[in-house]
Amino acid sequence: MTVLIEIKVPDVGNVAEIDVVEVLIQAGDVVVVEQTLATLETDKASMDLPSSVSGTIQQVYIKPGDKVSEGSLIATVLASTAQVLVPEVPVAVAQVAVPVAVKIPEPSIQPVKAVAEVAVINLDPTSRKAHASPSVRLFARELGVDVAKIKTGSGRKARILKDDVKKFVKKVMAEGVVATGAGIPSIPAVDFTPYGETETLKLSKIKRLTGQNLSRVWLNLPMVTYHDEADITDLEAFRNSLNADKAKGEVKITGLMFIIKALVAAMQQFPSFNASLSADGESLILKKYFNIGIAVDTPNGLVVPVLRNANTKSITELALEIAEKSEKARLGKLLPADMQGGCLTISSLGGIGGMAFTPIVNAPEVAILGVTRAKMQPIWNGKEFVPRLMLPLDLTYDHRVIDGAEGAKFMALLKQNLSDIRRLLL
Ligand code: CAO
Repeated sequence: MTVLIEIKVPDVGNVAEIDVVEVLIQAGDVVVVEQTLATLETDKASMDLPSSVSGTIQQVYIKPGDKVSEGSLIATVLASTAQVLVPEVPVAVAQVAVPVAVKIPEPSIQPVKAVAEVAVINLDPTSRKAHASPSVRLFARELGVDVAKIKTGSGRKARILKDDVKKFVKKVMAEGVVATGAGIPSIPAVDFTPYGETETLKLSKIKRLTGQNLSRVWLNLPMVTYHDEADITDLEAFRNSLNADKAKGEVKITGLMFIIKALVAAMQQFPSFNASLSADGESLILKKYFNIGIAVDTPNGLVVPVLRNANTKSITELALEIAEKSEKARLGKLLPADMQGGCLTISSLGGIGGMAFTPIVNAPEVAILGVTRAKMQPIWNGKEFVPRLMLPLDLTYDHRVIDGAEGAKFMALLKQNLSDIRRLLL
């Protein structure tokens, strides 16, 4: 047998006008005991109105913006008599299809104290200032959303409603951003107009995707960058002699091709540099191929084409491939396959300048080699200072996979390989 139960505004302590802020039910909804039906607000407190029965909402009598007072009808709930757990309530006895109205004790409501309880759990103190009811805060918390991150709500006086929380989640999912990662407070929005004229430019898709990936890596990998210099005086002389033999229009050999060769030779000696951590972080996946990614600067942002099987290619073949792939990159013609399967990346700023920088690992790779501009320097050879061309190298590695000593040994070998490229024949 079913009964129709009226749910009314209980005594909230002599308050004449209570605002209906949010209504969370509509006719036909199935509700359970303690489920929030609506959020009410007086000028002192915000409170959730829970259902005292389980059943199906038959009619809702309030809407956001209404003013109610003690005894105002909120909704009627069609419940089975078995679900009305209040013995003193007179329950209709007739076998009726048409429900019978039954009076039951009014539900108790939790005053604003609940807001404080929510705030205590939240790590971000700014969330205490968010204008949202306890039920919305609870809903947000269940979804892992910090309500403080929702700038304004669509409710009255910019109150944050359930729909605003849902929209926020959708936005974050669509962007794939690590926006609330690790409970890190976000950088507050700033209005720059008081300081001068501004112009807003939309970021390119490459920039947005790169930004997301870099943020993800930055948050997930404990990275160390190790700096050193390689003496490339002899290498440079050899490179110049190679280029001098080239006909006009032929692709020039830069130091980068030798760096690739020297790097691959070092990776062959140190397999942990040619590896990735398994997704569960329990094992190391060692790669038996040597694909090197090259960071290329393009008008739309940074892209990383991959030179496959670099260990099998000659300096000239690498020069041709880099020329072709960097040209494709700058024209935006690289295919996804051109940028996949890398083992270790080189980011060379040598053509531009610099003394050192700290490149970010292109995960799931475990290391990246940064290169800046070679410079003639006076180097002490034990007897005298001699002019040597020194190439700055910056090796960033994932410290979960590579420890400091291994990183330093890898760099030492890389330097040797570059200083005396005959070693690459061994
Ligand atoms: N020291 C001194 N000179 C260097 C040098 C170095 N480390 N590296 C390059 N050069 C010289 C080259 O020899 C060349 O000189 P010439 O014009 O006299 O021949 C000139 O600088 C330009 O070189 P390049 O940059 O065109 O060629 P490359 O093979 O060194 O690099 C590429 C190719 C595609 C990596 C580069 O063009 C590029 O895009 N670099 C930017 C990468 C980037 O943005 N990294 C940052 C990523 S953020 O982590």
